[in-house]
Amino acid sequence: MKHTTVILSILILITSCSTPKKESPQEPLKIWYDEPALATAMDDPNGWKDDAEWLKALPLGNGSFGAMVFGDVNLERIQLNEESMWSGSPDDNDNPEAFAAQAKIRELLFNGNYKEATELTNSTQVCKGEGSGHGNGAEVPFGCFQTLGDLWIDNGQKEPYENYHRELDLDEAVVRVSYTQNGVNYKREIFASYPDQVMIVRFTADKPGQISFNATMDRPENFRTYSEDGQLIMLGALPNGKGQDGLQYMTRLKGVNKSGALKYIADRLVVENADEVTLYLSASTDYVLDPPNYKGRDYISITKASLSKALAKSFDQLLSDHKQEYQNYFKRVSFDITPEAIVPIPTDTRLAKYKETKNDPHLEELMFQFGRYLLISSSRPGTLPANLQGIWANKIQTPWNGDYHTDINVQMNYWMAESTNLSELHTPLFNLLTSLVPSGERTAQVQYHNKGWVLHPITNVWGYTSPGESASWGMHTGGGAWLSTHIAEHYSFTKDKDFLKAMYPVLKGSVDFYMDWLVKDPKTGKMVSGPAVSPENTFIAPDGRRSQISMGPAHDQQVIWQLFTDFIDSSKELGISDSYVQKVSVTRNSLLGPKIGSDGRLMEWAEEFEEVEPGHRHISHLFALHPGNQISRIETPDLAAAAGKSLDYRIANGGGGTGWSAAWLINQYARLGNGDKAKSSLETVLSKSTAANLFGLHPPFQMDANFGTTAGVAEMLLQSHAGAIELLPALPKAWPTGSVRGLKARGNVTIDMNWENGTLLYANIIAPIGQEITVSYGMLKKTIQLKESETYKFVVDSSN
Ligand code: FUC
Repeated sequence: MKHTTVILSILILITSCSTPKKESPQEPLKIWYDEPALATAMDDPNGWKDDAEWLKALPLGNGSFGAMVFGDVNLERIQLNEESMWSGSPDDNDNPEAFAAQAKIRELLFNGNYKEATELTNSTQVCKGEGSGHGNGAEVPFGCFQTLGDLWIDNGQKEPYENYHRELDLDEAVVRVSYTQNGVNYKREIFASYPDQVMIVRFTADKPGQISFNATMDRPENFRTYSEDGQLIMLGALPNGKGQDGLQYMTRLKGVNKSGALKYIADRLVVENADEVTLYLSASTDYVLDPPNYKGRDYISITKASLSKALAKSFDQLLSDHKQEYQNYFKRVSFDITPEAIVPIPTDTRLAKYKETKNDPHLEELMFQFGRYLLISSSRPGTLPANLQGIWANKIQTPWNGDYHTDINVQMNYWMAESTNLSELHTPLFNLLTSLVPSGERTAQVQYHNKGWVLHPITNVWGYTSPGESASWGMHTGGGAWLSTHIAEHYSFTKDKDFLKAMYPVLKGSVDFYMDWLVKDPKTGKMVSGPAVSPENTFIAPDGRRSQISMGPAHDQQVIWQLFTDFIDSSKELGISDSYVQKVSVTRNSLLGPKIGSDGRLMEWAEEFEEVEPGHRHISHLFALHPGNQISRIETPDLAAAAGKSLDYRIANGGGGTGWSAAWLINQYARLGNGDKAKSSLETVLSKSTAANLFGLHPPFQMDANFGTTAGVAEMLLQSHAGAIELLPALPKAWPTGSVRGLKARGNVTIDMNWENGTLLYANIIAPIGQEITVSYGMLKKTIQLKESETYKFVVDSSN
């Protein structure tokens, strides 16, 4: 924002109302098409190949159950997911040989002998066993997140149809399909209910007796479908990677008809000449996020009970309970950046046009809200966190096992949780983190003889914390620190002290590890991490060889700085001021800090190495700018400027090429206060890395781009990481007029804003806790005493 030349005066008014006025979004938030996704197209069995038709299907989810609705007319395909459908099993991949070589590797690195150090790291520090199976772990103990299978509904018709429409209504989390065939108007409504733990599919027609179909369920392997007690059941077991059965699962389907006939014949549900049919589907597995066995859920009774409970309710009741629960999350935020009425064109056409024009504010609004929809649909209190594909995967071998990558990806999934007012949905990440502590402690012990817990760049639902199978990417010990920073982030947004108290041991356990891990650089006396990688990037060592391993890469230094700072601040919040906290503080102050290179860029490694790929997708050395707060344009302007140069350089060299990378750039540029560059990275996401159904693409499909984009847009509109609450810190010229309701700032502060001609008109600010806050807009800064649950109106009056 360029407000420096305008002299503005601020009026702070205290209004009498106790809650901010919420306006509903002006336009219906719908992703819609005038063609079905083709259910007859076969999925490519190669997991790394995207399936074009699947990427046209529409996602539904209730946090643990997911579905992709194709909406095909004669053969409906609803591809099913359940969050814990993981092959594999708990496995110890820690390498007891690692510790003995560490001192030698460090010595070699400090002496500049990168070749030998890299070889020794590769031969001694990687996991034992098969690790992730090089991202193809479906048959090894690491396992893979897989499809639950498919529900097929075949109406046996071949006649032409017209008036076709299918939509995902983001306001209601309902997919609707409608068309006319043989003079009959047909409708389908589908939703995945959290309160009732079932998926509902209702078929209606405007003439009696017109609904006939065969419904079946299958999956590419390991399934049996049969009918029993008036239900269709699909069940099976996934391989545990050790030659035995692992996870057990079950899906139940029941149909209820109005007139006509409905029967179960072997592995089919058959409907004949009904007026209306409703299908109820429940699914579960025997998985429990509880180490070391991760087993014990009574999935058979659970699926049975969910069905009978749902069957006792009317369709209208099920739908209204679903809507109410979903909207409690979704409706908290509205976002509007154009006064223009929406032109009714299908979303795929709209996206194709955007690729040329880079101009469609409605599509940008939709993409922002879609990220919120996807998090609500794939992450609810008590579920597993959203994985690399959220909760949606259509094959047996999902790319990178659909796991939790901890060197950017799973963290990116949750950046938006706090800022876009979905704080409760962050909690699955903390449950996963807590569950990883026992195996992380074992890894810290076995690999490094250290206290505390550690994890490396990948984890799964079976407690995997060992390094990866190749040091070039797998020797990343910073994942634990990075994930642990989410604890303080959640606390600073919610001010929930009980949460902080409960998570403090996890935070401290991570600190314990790095306190043992850091070593003194003999040349500089600074504390450094290593042997370490800068996530997945490669440099050219002084001897001209390529290497990834060094001491004190900026990323590790920054995440450890952030972790220690969070620990010191959290201890203070909890009234803990013992000698250990002092010790951590001393160590933090002796960490090697961010350095600016001779070309003005922020250095990625402790020495000024040339990078092999200057446009590399990871920008891990800018962690301190975002999501961290060690660097900010207010507190450390020189470092912020250097970070800006690094970003520009990455982009000039082809950076931001994958979806998540471009999404991260939105956030980074927003932190630099550069709205136009942030917007340009948003354009990159939408025009290069977005599928027809608005799923993010690496490629292949990867959902972090969706979540990261939503976080980035929020970051453009509101920031609060550097003390003050900054209003419209990175508003692009392309969004001169707009409003946003319900964004969150740290301190549990909720903010609504309206702006016009690129200038803030007013902000309504409210918090459930009375507190002193500093609000800034451009060059203006004002300290405000917020009273408990009372709205403050912050008005910018530019008339004088
Ligand atoms: C990280 C990235 C890759 C990919 C993978 C799932 O390793 O470097 O690009 O996103 O995660």
